[in-house]
Amino acid sequence: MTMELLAPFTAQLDLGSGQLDPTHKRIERRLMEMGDAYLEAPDADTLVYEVFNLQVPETNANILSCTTVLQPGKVGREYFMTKGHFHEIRDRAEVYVGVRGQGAMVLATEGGEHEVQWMQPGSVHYIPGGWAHRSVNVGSEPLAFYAAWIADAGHDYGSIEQRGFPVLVVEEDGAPAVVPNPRYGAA
Ligand code: PAN
Ligand code: ZN
Repeated sequence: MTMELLAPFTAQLDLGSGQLDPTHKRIERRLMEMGDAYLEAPDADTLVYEVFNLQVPETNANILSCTTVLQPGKVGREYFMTKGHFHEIRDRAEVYVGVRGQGAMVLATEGGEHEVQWMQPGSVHYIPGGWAHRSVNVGSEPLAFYAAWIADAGHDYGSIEQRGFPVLVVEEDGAPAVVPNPRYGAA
């Protein structure tokens, strides 16, 4: 078997800002492009999160990784969150490591099983294949985490845009609460 020999590389993760240096590709998500993800319509085009990617060939022999920096904030009672996705190749797993701030990871299967796991600096999360995942910033400072996944996984955002997650993470009396999503499953 022949294999492509890549050059080893090192990047530096800034534990304060969550940024990776060097970053091969940076992605920015603003409220207006993910407005339908929230129950209430957002009224400003605020920056919600940035993703700092380390690129490698997208094959099942490689591991893609990035950091995500998710700003604090809310739309109505819902905390700022990522779009959330299944992996296009459903069985591809992923690992997250909390770097800064306080978060919730909402996970769901296509069958509607769901879980919420709490993220904090140093928390390590294993996301098995078949579980959609979304991160939510439940604190008052940026939430930063590092993620690494099998590089051919791909991202299926459409299923989440259509059905949503079974639960939402909202602020209730100043603290995060997990509540049923009244729109879950609606096409
Ligand atoms: C993460 C996410 C990242 C942004 O790297 O892609 O946190 O979230 P969305 O992709 O849902 O916008 C990951 O899970 N990669 O597979
Ligand atoms: Zn993922």
